[in-house]
Amino acid sequence: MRGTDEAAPARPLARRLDQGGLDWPSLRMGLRDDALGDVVGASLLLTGLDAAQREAVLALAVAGVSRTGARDAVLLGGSVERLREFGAECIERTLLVDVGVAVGRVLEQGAPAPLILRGRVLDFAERTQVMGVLNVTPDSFSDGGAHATTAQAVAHALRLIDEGADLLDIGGESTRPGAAPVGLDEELGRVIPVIEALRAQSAIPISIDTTKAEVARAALAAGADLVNDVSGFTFDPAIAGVTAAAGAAACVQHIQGAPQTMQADPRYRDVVAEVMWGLEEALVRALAAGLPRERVLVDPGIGFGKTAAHNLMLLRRLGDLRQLGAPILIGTSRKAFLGRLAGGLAPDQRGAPSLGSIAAAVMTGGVDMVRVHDVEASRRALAVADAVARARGGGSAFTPPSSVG
Ligand code: PMM
Repeated sequence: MRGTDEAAPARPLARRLDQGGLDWPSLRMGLRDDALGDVVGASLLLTGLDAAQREAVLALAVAGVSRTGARDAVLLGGSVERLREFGAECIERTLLVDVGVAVGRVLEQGAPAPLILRGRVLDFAERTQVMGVLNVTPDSFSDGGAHATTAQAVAHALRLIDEGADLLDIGGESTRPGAAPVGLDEELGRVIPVIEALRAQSAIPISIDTTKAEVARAALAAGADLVNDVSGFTFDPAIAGVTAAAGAAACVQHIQGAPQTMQADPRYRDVVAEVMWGLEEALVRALAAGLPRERVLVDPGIGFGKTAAHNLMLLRRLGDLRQLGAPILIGTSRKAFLGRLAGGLAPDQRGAPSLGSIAAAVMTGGVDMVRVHDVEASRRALAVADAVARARGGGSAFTPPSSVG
């Protein structure tokens, strides 16, 4: 069973939602492969409980749910159905309301509701969706300058569509560490002609990768469907309202600091809890601006104010982000830490490590969409990773073959 050994190390308490808010327990869900047969079972690790909450959780007996306490954590085990009952029981108790809400959110999140963009259904239950990257920049770290003219960019976009991209992410400002900011006119001049030309030739959903409300506004008018803001609606507060008013979808990403300085010395007490908290705050901003939760994706922001160790821990524990109740996007493609892990590879050699990263991420059960440069190879890798992650049955009706010879 997954999770038992991970109950031991105590993690710091999650931060408070606001001055009067409740501590938000961190939950962890893993599919069990033990004697439950075809019934989907789960282990939930609750951490960050205070002593009273911990005692109350341990005292709450619901048939079919096991409870094991270790320091500030409690490990729950059982079928999804029984754990759902456990969550409902928690909600009945004042002390455990937030625990119950979080349990419910995690359990409902086998896969988030499909996202419908431009008539296309991005069905996360079926398979991991693929966002193809199209950087119209002279200086992005892996493909900067490769698609600098509108014609080159559109040709590349059509290639990514042929390879099986579910949507395309078009960006005109590099966010690589240390990148210089780009002025509004320059950014508009890079992306808008590409969106217009592509929209004239294809119905593929288009995402605009920007932190500026004015770029988002123009891109949505030119035919974009989703705003991908690596600052999680913090650099330009008007961008959430612009996105909501257009009826578009959004991806809010976590970042610590700003691209110019974010890799100088990133620090966290608990990277997963803090990123999760930042994303919850971004969701609150999105909801306040009028975006429905099911139209907002969250992204932990791999490499955005994070060391390699931070990136790896976030990838390993992507399943924790399920409790946010939003589809989860990750962007690991060709990033520096993958090149270092694989022995010091340049960006154009990081294809295989990138595939390794998305396959590993899929196995955490906490990813719905990947942002990648290499669409065809990623689709092929995901065909296998998705099949393994979604495998069901075959575990309860084994009959040993009759003895041979
Ligand atoms: N990474 C980059 C740019 N935009 N957007 C999201 N949502 N997530 C990411 O991880 C992300 C992003 C930087 O990579 P690039 O320079 O190859 O585009």
